[in-house]
Amino acid sequence: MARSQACHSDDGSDTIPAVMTERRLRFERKVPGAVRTRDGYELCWQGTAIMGIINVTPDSFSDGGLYDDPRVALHHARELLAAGALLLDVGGESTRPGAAAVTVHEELDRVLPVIKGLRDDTGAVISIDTSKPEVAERALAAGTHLVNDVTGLGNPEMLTLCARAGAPAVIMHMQGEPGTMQLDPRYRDVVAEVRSFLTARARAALQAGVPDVMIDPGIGFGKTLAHNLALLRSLPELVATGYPVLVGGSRKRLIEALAGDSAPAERDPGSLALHLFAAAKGVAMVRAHRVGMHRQALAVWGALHG
Ligand code: HH2
Repeated sequence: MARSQACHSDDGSDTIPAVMTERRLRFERKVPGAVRTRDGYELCWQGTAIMGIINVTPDSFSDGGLYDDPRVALHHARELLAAGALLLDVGGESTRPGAAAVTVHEELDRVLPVIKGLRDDTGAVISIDTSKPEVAERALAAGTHLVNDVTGLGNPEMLTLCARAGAPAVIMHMQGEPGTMQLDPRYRDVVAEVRSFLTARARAALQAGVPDVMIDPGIGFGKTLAHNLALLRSLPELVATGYPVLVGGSRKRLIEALAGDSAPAERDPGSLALHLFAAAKGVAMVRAHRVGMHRQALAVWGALHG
């Protein structure tokens, strides 16, 4: 199972099982748990790590209103860290289909107290889940280490500021925008289109000086059930690009579509099944609401495969 650990040298083998694969994410500034290298810091883990979700929002699709008080969000964050999250993804704007946009000011009011609290008393690796450059910039200045952008760094300012801050980015694919993305998503070849979008954006980010990237097919973001399934089944094609892959299937609507009626908070067994499937395909990280449950399942699954 994934834990931050000292980086080992790569032995060049391409036959290592997914659970044993060494992962590294490069930062240009100091990050809790990262090791110093010649030109920065590397956060290292083995297999599939867990990004814990902290939604400081009143309207997130599965836990809106539960953690919109910063003190409650911080308490929840500590629990996720103790449960085994490698990093915490703090978001102040819901991206669920049809979600209302929030202003920069509102988003900052939500996320900054949580980021500052995490920075001051937990030593967590912190990710900001935003597509607004103004929010990313202030979050980075307040101690965030990584930017998770569901628009795949669509705004060029995001590139510049990640590069300037020496912070890696998660580049996610979304067709359309949250307000309308689920109305009629269409692709000629969803797997090829998502892969070429992600690799082009990843290359552009690295060329612009962003120290490292992870790529994410964006489950549920402008995709039908058939699109989501095609992307999940072809995860090895994304893994083969060489960029670390992140998958976020936690509590998403495809679980209801596959397994029957369920409120989002009742979809954790389906989330776990989806994420174990993704781990077996070689993804480096899963984004999850229930971290302890994922840590336990990945540890048992990893031991059986290792
Ligand atoms: N999914 C959500 C938000 N951010 N980021 C990445 N990289 N990948 C994802 O799949 C992803 C994401 C949506 O989930 P959640 O944060 O729980 O809900 P909401 O957007 O309603 O706050």
